[in-house]
Amino acid sequence: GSEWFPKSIYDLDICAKRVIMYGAGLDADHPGFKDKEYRERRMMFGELALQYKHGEPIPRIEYTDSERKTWGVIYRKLRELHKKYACKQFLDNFDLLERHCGYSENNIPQLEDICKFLKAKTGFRVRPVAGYLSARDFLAGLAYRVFFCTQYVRHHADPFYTPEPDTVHELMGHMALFADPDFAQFSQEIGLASLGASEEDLKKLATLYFFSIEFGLSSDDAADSPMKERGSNNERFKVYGAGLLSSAGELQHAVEGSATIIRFDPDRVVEQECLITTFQSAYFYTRNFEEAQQKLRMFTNNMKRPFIVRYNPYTESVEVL
Ligand code: H2B
Ligand code: FE
Repeated sequence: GSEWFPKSIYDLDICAKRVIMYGAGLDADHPGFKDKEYRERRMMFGELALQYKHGEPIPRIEYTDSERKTWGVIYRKLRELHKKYACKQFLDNFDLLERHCGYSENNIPQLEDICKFLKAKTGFRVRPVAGYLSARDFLAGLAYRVFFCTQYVRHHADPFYTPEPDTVHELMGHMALFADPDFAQFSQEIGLASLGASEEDLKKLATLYFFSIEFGLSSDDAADSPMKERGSNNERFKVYGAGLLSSAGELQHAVEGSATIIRFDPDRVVEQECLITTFQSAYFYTRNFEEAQQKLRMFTNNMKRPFIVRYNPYTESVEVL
C-alpha cells in the first residue's frame, strides 16, 4: 500500500513511460522480429508515444498502404462477425464511430478524433502508449477514465494474429464501449480499486479486467430460463469483450463452438488463469454492465486498503483520505 500511484490525470505521463516492451525489444517469436523496416516503424511510434504529454493533441499518423491493407482485411471480417455476435451497446456506438470518427475499411481512424468523441460521450479519453504496461500502470489510467492506446499496426504477415495489443485491437475491440456510460463507470471503478492496491489484490483486479473488458459476454434476459438451456452459445450470449471482438478466431470459438461459459462471479473469476497465446478455457457472462458493476463493487468493498480513494471529477485528481 505504500507504493506510488498517480494522484492526478497529469501523473499518467509517468505511467505511460514505464513500457515493458516496445519497438527495439520485440520478442523473437513476434512476426515482425526479423523485419528491419517494421522494427524501425515501431521505433517511430514508440518515440511519439513517449514524448506525448497529457492535454496535448494526439499526433495524426499517416499510415502506409501496407498498414491500411492489414486494417481493411480485419475490418471486413470483424464487422461481419460483430453484426452477429456483438452486444447492442457495442453495435450502436460502433455506428457512431463510423459516422463521426472516420471508421471505415479504407481508413485507419485517428486517436485524436476518437478521443474528442469519447470525451463528449462519457468523459473517457485515449492517449498513445508505446507498448505493454504493467497491470498496475495500465489500470491506473482507467481510474481517470483514460485508456492507454497503442497506435502501431501489427505485422502484415499475419493480419489475424498479434501477440500484443496493437491499434487494430484497440480501435476495433475497445473504443465503442467506452462511449457507453455504464461500461465507462465499470471500467473506472476497476481503475480506482487498483490505486495503491496490494500485489495480491492487483492481480485479482487484472484478472477481473481480463475476463470482463477483454473477454466478457452478456446474456439476453431469457438466457437463464430453462426453456433456453439447450440453445447453443450463439443464441444465448452477446459479446462485449474487446479481446473477442477484435479476434475473428476466438470470437467464433467462444460463441459458435461449445466453449465453457460461466456466470461472472468475482470470487470464481479471480481463480481463472489468463491465457495470452491461446484461446481462454472459459468465459464469463453477466446480464448487463450494471450487474457486472454491482458484483465488482461488492468484491472490491472487501479489499483492504489503509486509506480511502476519492475521485474528484472537477480537478481530475484523487483525494487520498
Ligand atoms: N498495456 C497496454 N498497453 N495495453 C493493454 O491492453 C494492457 C497493458 N493490458 N497492460 C493490461 C496490462 C491487462 O492485461 C491487465 C490489466 O493486466
Ligand atoms: Fe485490450
